[in-house]
Amino acid sequence: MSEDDKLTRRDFITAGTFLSIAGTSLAPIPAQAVVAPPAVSVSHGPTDFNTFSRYKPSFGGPPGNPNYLGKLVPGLRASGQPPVAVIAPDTTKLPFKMVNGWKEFHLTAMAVKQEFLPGRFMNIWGYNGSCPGPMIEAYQGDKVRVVVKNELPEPTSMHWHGFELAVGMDGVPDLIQAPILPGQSYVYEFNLHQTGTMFYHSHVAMQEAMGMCGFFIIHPRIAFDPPVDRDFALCYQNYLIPPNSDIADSTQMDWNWHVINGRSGPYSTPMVVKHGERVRVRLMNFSPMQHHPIHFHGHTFWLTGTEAGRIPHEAWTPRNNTLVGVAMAQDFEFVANNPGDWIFHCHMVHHMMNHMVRQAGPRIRPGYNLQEYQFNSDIVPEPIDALGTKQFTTPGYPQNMLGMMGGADMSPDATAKIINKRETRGMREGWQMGVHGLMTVLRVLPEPYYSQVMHSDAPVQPGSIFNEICRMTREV
Ligand SMILES: [Cu+2]
Repeated sequence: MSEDDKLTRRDFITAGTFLSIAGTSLAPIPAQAVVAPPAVSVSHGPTDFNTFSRYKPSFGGPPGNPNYLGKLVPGLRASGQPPVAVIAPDTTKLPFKMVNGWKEFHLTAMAVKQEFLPGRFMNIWGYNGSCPGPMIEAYQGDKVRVVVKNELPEPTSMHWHGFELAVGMDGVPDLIQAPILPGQSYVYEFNLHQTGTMFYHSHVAMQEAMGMCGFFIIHPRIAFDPPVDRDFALCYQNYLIPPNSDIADSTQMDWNWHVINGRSGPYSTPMVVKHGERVRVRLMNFSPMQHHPIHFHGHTFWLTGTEAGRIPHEAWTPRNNTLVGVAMAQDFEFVANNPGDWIFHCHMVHHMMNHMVRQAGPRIRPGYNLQEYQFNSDIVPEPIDALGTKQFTTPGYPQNMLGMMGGADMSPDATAKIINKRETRGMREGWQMGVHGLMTVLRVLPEPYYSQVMHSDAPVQPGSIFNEICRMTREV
């Protein structure tokens, strides 16, 4: 890479001090205390990868060339090193202890309250207090022991999805083992000879519909070539939670709440990468019955793996949208050569929002609260002639497309919980109004912005980084 091809790095001008809690949560920014970021210039010089640049959208072709659309362009790390750790935003990792050569993990099946949106705690089922449960990360060749305890009110069992293991460890109740009764534990032991994006889940169907799953990543000892600099994991799930309820109903065949790693947009924490890095994203679909076409803007990615592991280079396919079916995983990789805040979303329109109660109740009966007349049959709100009002004379308008916030609480407190995260610093003001349901954001940040967002507590003016990236990438 030539020096011309890099962005000029300049120190950020900062003012005042700032509070940071565990690197993820920040206090609101007083407007008068912040300074706009300095202008950063970019020039696009020659590159080392045929016509592919890791710093701007580029071709690298023709098809068949290893650099075509960045296919085999390496990351910034050298080959021959162990892989980077996986980041599954908004989830935790399961710790282990070594016991006589075994990596021993502990999972407890239990009812959980998962905060889908700020203040919206939903009653679903999961492991160790969350759903999805904590991510297990292990390495090819490990001997793994997982002690599964059942704190549910009914029997359960644990399946290791995609693992080639001895049948007695496969976790199917009755067929191969006695169900784990409430209060009891069961020990699973197996060797890892595979690699890839695997997962664990209850093998009781209706418990699966209550969400019970988690990632089980098996790394190779040495990272696959070309090495990636970032490795993210996102788990997609749907639930049916009726209006005015916070309890998932697994008996229904409709699904109105949608979460990535247990949170709905815009509460899902953005993924932040440095401009020019090679990035892997692992998608896993653990929805009961719905598939997700996952679309990523501004880049072409290469499909490099499935729930069965790594795909050979020759069979990789370029995509910008990939359909992840139920209980499937798909890994893709790309070079983050296009700076900006890019939407990363399921393309099913009803998955891009949460439940649309506004269409049915309060929207056409202003002045009434849905809960009020659902629970008190004496209150019968007068229907209004909604179709007679002026805006409803436009065909299609009654659906009020911008109003499908899905019950998202956009009060100042809830909004603060969404926008005062480190990962959102410098995004366009009001960005959260455009990110719902199965939508999240992948930010590609040149220096000095990456460091300002991820490693500095200096204040950042809302919108300043986004605006500056727009300015420097404008093609005029
Ligand atoms: Cu979807």
